[in-house]
Amino acid sequence: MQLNPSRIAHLAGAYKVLKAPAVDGPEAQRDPAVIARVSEMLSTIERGGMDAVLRYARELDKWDSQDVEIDPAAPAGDALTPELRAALELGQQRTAAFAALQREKLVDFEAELVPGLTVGHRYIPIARVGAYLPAGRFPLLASAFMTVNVAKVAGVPTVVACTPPQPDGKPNPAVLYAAQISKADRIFCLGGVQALAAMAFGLLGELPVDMLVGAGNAYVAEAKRQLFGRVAIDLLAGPSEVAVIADETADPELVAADLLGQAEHGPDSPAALVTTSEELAIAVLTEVERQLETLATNGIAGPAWHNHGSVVWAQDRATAVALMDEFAPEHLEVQTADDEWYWRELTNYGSLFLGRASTVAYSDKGMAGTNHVLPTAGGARHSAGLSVSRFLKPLTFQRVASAATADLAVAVDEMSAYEGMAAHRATATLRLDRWSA
Ligand code: HSO
Ligand code: ZN
Repeated sequence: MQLNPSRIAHLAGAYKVLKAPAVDGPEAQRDPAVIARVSEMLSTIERGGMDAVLRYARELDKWDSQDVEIDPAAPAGDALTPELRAALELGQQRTAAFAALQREKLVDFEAELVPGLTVGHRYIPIARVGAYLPAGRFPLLASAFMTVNVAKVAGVPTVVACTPPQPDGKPNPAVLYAAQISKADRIFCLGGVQALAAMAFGLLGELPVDMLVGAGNAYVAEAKRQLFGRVAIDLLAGPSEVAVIADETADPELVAADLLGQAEHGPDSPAALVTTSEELAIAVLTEVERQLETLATNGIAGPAWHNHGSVVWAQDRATAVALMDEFAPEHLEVQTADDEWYWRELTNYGSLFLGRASTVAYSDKGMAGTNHVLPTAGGARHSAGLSVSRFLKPLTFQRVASAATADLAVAVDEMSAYEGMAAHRATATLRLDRWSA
């Protein structure tokens, strides 16, 4: 998430970079060693099947049992406090409710395009989805809400979920509970590349999945990239990002907290502030340093902010919008005197958070209902995040009455003749013979 000077040359003089990232973004870096290792693992598993999967699970995750499936009746919630269970249940309900509202807006239709020709589309869910639920540095408990849960709301008949064993050899109980209440059909304790391969190659007692979703480390992302085509994927998420547009009315303490809120994800997580107030910029820069002093995760958020943080002053709100659309951040907060104006003007973001009472973590944990699987590294210029629509295929159909033959076939005859496609032409001319007398 960096500004490319050549792409914003037209804004020269209208903005000033007050803090630039010290290090180039991780966007372009794909480690050749990771690519090679993942490719080798995928082909070993494709040849060796479940034996190879278990070999990797033992070698990489210290897995020591034959069976990777988790008993669906296992009461994972018992290990959790009632308060955490309640929070998870709320997140599941909110994300399901929002996905259900979005589903309602996806309507099947059919219409008569010309007399005798009826066309339309029907939304059909993907048959089988595999969700990866990471449990690395932070076990992101809401992952299952965003993937498993939303797929089930879309009507996907089979959703399998994989989550890696922790150092104690067991799955994280809260991740497991989140998967259970998200109504995963089957849950496996399996991590990394071997989990994705097992789902994609159909090694878990299910047919191969048609789509893989969910975030993970660099190996998981690379495995999804290499399996793409064979299966659909949600997106290839890079380090989590946050950006804030703020004016002189914003509260520097809240802005600073929200920048650090996502910088905590990893030392390469970018965060950016675009502001029309130089005074606010200075206040936020000071406030970030103050908050870092006592932040328990300052070992991550500090380097993230210092190496990948940006602060840019814009001369007016139109410039702020142009700069932000160029950043195209994963998460974008707006804290200004007229947030609605920004809502109308902004076009590139994964998810938008309007008003100072709003913050990214509300969505991250599922409470806002919106999905947290969002495009990073500028992907918001061309793509939206995961949502119920991604699990549904708008499949088109056409119904033709013989009376519409002349309308359709004459032009097809003409075009096919020009193209030299004799067999295509015959499909039209045969019908002309039959029905256009
Ligand atoms: N910000 C991450 C999701 C997350 N963060 C969950 C914390 N918990 C990607 O949008
Ligand atoms: Zn987050």
